[in-house]
Amino acid sequence: ITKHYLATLLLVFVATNLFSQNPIISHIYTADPSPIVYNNTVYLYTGHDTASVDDTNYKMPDWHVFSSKDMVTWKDHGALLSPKTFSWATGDAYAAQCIESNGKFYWFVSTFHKSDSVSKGGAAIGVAVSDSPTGPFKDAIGKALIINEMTIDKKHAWDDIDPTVFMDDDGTPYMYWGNGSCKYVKLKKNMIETDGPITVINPKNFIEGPWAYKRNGLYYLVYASAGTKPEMIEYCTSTSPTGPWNYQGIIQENVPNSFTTHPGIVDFKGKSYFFYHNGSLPQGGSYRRSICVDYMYYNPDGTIQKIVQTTQ
Ligand code: FUB
Repeated sequence: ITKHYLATLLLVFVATNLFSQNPIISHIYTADPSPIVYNNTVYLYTGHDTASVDDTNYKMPDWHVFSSKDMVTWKDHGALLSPKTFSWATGDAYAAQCIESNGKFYWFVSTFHKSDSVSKGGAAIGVAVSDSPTGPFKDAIGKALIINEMTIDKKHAWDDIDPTVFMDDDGTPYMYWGNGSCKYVKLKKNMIETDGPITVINPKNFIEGPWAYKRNGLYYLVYASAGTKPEMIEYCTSTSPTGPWNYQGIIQENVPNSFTTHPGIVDFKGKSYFFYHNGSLPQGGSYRRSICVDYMYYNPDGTIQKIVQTTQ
């Protein structure tokens, strides 16, 4: 009886500690979380850090998909997309976001363009499509959706990273992205073409990693800030998807052991969740990051309370 009791205790301990603590993914290093809710399930799209402990840059070969029905146990569906899927792309799999539209799943990714007759290289945004949240995904347009303006203004080769897309109530999709400055463009309802000009906006302290969404009639632009020192998460709100954006403050301070952090926000079964990454796994760091999740809370006026980072 004692043996059985101890074995049960051990099982409960292992289950609790394997599945219910931050980081929520611990068998590989993951970054740049992008959650959606579909069919009572949270699907989590992530980057994948494979740099060695001594590396001083990213090594991000592919994007993974995870799912959970209870926010406690997470199933790894594997590396379902990589820059190799895009014939025009080369290099790392930077931040991405997948959203559903009319029963199809559009995975907007930031990666890098080959130097060819179309582009001189630099960051670029592509879009993959699938009939299922877990693939198979293929290049939706056979070319980049956004090509780096380095070809035009010879500036910043990697400012076109980190796409976030949200669908307004009238079915119009908007995409925001950027590093250094934030840009947005309206997309056509087919999700794979831009509709009108690209506009540059400057939310206070914006660096990268925007996450755009609408809640109770208010538009939110949440993003990584700072840049010359470890990133924090700050945000603006607006009554329109095109701004003006009113700065609301910091919602997440620095994270342990990682220069970057990256927001991903979702409501599921009546609770709001804030996904981010840090470097807290053993041998983790800025290029070996891990995705975490904590509750987030709104005030009655729609402002967001500071995120309390937990290890639970
Ligand atoms: O993961 C690579 C880059 O680091 C992302 O694109 C940024 O948002 C930052 O997290």
